[in-house]
Amino acid sequence: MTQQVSDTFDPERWVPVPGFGFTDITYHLDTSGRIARIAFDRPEVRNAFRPQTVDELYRALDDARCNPRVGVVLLTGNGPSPKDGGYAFCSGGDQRIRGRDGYRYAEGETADTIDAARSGRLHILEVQRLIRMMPKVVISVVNGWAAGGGHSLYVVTDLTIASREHARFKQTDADVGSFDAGYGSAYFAKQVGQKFAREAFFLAETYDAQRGYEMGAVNRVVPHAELEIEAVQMAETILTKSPTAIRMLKFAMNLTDDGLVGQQVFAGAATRLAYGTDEAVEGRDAFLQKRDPDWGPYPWHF
Ligand code: S0N
Repeated sequence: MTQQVSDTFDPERWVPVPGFGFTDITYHLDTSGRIARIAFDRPEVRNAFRPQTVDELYRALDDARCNPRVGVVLLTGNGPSPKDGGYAFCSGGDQRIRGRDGYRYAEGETADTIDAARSGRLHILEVQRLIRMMPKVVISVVNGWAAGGGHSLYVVTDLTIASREHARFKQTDADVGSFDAGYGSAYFAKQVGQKFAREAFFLAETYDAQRGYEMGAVNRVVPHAELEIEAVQMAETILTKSPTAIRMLKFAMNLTDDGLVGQQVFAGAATRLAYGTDEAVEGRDAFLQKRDPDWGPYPWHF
């Protein structure tokens, strides 16, 4: 039997993915192998991330991206905290190890001893881009606090389900002198509108799941005990759809906000589709056979 990792986790549904040795996150696939569950596993610090957490998160997300059976990723936080029973999705960067030169790997390390190539690396942004650009649906399952960089993470996911009782949102960036001036703020403003977004950042007040729903940042508010049941049901519905249609739709919806990079991602997916046509095969074969291509069978569609 799979080890219990969270109070909303059903051990009979999930199987740990072997071979990674993660310490800061857990990574499971459901018994069908088609849904991934990736969870912050530092509940004693409200699932704050240190650089190692971010590295692990990136590796798990990338593994799910490359797994052709996986169509949906659930991103959540394990809990509650054994210390005080508090719930968290993610409370952002671990403030205990934040230095002037960026986050360090371990207490005791200094700017002089740390690997210079790693120093100051704000690689949670790489995770944000991976979530945004992976051709699978990422659902944030917000079981508790989503604060600071954890707030930004739920913003970049495709869909959000939040616990009615325990989900709490607070954009603390301006409280702690740290700011996400990319997706976390500007894309959030596109989601909920400028006034709501400025209120969230400039006042840093707490809002709950219902308020997030009213703002358009949360798709569903559900009783805490049903949080992961609802998330799996949503994932199973998505898995009944055409993978190519989902991929193209996600990239299409990203495109205008992601500029030329968004166009590049969408265009790559379009090229991949074109490669599957007889017309493209004719172009390749003509080159390899050293003859002129015969485009005759392929009309100029109107
Ligand atoms: C989440 C909050 C509101 C929960 O409050 P609550 O329930 O009262 O719990 P606490 O008693 O405050 O916390 C319980 C224990 O957990 C520790 N803890 C909580 N959050 C953190 C944290 N982020 N880092 C380290 N420890 C944390 C508490 O200290 C406490 O421990 P004990 O029991 O030992 O006292 C509340 O906890 C809160 O406000 N947390 C801080 C939220 C925050 O400000 N996060 C950082 C914001 N900044 C970022 O996330 C960085 C932004 C970022 O990621 C980024 C953006 C762009 C580019 C790069 C980056 C990057 O850094 O990589």
